[in-house]
Amino acid sequence: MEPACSIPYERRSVLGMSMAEGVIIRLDTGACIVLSDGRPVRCSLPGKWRLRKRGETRPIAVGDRVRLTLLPTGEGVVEGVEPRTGGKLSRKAAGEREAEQVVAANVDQLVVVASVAEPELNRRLLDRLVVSGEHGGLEVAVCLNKIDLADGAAYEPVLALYRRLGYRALATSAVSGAGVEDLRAVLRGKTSVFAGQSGVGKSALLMSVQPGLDLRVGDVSAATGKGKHTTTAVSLLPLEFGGCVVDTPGIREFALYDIERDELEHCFPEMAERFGRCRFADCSHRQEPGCAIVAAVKGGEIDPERYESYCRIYESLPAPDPTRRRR
Ligand SMILES: Nc1nc2c(ncn2[C@@H]2O[C@H](COP(=O)(O)OP(=O)(O)OP(=O)(O)O)[C@@H](O)[C@H]2O)c(=O)[nH]1
Ligand SMILES: [Zn+2]
Repeated sequence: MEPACSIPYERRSVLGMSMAEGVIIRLDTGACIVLSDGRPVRCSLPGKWRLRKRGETRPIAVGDRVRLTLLPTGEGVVEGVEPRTGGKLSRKAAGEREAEQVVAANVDQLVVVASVAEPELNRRLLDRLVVSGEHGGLEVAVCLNKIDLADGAAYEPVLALYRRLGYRALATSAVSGAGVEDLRAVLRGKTSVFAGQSGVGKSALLMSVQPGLDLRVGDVSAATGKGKHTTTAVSLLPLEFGGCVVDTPGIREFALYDIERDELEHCFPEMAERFGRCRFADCSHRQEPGCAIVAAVKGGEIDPERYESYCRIYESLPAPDPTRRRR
């Protein structure tokens, strides 16, 4: 059949086609599912948006608002993508140093999920994710899950710390239901991304927030019978109390994309508020004399674990390349 995008607009209605708008809720190699008028529509993607090989990047993501042609078969063809307005969550494409992979577009909020036990709380990964959200221009909420497995004394100071830094921080248990109502309040009316190490309970929490939520609602491959279910697929799940959640699969490989070393301090609120107080304007806050940040860590005003996260992330970022022009 002739591809819909090559048929002139005036002929489409004659052929039983109509135009519609929607949001990509699931994206796979050659197809996607678009939520249009509250209905999921399976759409094929014109060649320029298709993924040909693993690790390749492309300019569309879950959360993108698109224009589509509805075909008489009930399926659709994506015709165009609207400019993005909200924040985005990116990661480095596997194996490629510079390639950005947008995990989700038009996102309001990043909910960083960590567990207080099994797996034990990983403060380095927690901060890496918080920094990704800050850098992507997202509101950040921190959710410590599996509190049924630990004593409050173990995680309450961590919650208090993130609250002092200005983040919404909550303690939950998908098993006992503790904190689930607080999580609903955090999610209501927003498009949120859940991120966190594999096994911390992201899927279990989503099921507690909205029992019956079909985490495989938009499995394109299963729906089309083509290809296998890909574990890298991301989906956007509408919540019945208002809002949407982007479900990202295990993100062990999560890397900070496109952040410069000298931008990092601005992603740490406790460091950003001390900006300009060091002796050297280009202080990296590690071993320079007269550093206001190191002094604040020594004085107990900056949490040493947060400072440790800063140093680790700093070292993992490429040193500035003087030949590369800054944007
Ligand atoms: N005790 C306890 N177990 C939990 C809780 N939440 C989740 N689990 C268990 O932890 C395991 C992992 O939960 P998932 O929801 O699959 O974790 P996930 O973060 O979605 O993992 P990925 O899909 O790999 O990213 C499952 O066996 C859950 O039953 C909790 O609050 N308390
Ligand atoms: Zn400094």
